[in-house]
Amino acid sequence: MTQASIAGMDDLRRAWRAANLAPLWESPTAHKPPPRPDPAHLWAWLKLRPLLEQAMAIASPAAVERRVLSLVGANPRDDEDEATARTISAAIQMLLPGERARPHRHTMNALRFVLEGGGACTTVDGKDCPMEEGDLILTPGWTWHEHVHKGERPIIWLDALDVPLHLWLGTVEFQPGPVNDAPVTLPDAAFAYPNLLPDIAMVARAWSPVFRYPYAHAQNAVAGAPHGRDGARRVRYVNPVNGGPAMSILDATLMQIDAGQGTIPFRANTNAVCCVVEGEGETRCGDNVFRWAPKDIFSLPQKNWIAHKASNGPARLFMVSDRDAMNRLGFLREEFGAGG
Ligand code: GTQ
Ligand code: FE2
Repeated sequence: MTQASIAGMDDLRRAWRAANLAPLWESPTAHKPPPRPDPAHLWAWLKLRPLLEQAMAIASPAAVERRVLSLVGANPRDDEDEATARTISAAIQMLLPGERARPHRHTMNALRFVLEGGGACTTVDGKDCPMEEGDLILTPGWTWHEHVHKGERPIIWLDALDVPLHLWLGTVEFQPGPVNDAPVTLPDAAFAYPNLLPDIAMVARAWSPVFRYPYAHAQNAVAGAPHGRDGARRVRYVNPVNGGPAMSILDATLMQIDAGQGTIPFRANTNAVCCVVEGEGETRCGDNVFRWAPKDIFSLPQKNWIAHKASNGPARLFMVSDRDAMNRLGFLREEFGAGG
């Protein structure tokens, strides 16, 4: 090109930009996938626990609403990216005996998985959900929720929310309490017997009418669950009304790897956050290999080859993922094989 035509191109680019136009063939992102999957990260409970202690000392829910430390992923996209694994934000929340976190609601779906302690209660749309170790509590989008701790020692749980998707979609809404219009709910006890549901017309919702999944139930169910394609036993926390995911975006499962066994390597375009409930073992995710023990938390970012191994005894892992959302969008891709 001549000097004159190069200068002409600059003028042309300026004219396009001034007219809100951009040449796709010069776009750095067009049709180019990111070169490498995000790296996984493991938050080891032994390292985490003393740092939580300090949060309990300096922050109170009375002052900051929620005493929460976010688990920020290893490869943030920008200064505001606090996601744990692209579509999922996970965090640790703590309450001391006698403390409460005031009611509010937001469009973001959230789930809580209890790591340490008990004797707390999350009230969801007026329903009391006791919180004990290993229990899963749902606070689906736009349900009122507050946490009250009546136990004797601190309670610590894992929060997982679909915040990153809401930020992207522009659907973040928030409303502080007081609760003046809690909807009518059925007690969880109405769904407590296998294969029997209340025979009434239920409003079709994107979330389960059951908000609490006690660990004893999940533990017994997974111990008797069949081996899946990757070789692990797995149960899913479902909406009993339609058998679908417990909440629209956050799909939760409990996985059991039998003593001394490993899973077949697996790769998908889904993102997950995993929390060790019982047992010890090892996970390979892309180039990372993590040894883990109870209450360790790790991210499993999309497109990495993933394989888990249990050491001596069986291991049980709680997992929250965007798999069902990906599937409903028609985007789900997953493969099982030798890997990496
Ligand atoms: O417990 O209500 O980790 O609203 C982030 C936002 C927890 C909660 C989080 C929240 C909550
Ligand atoms: Fe909340």
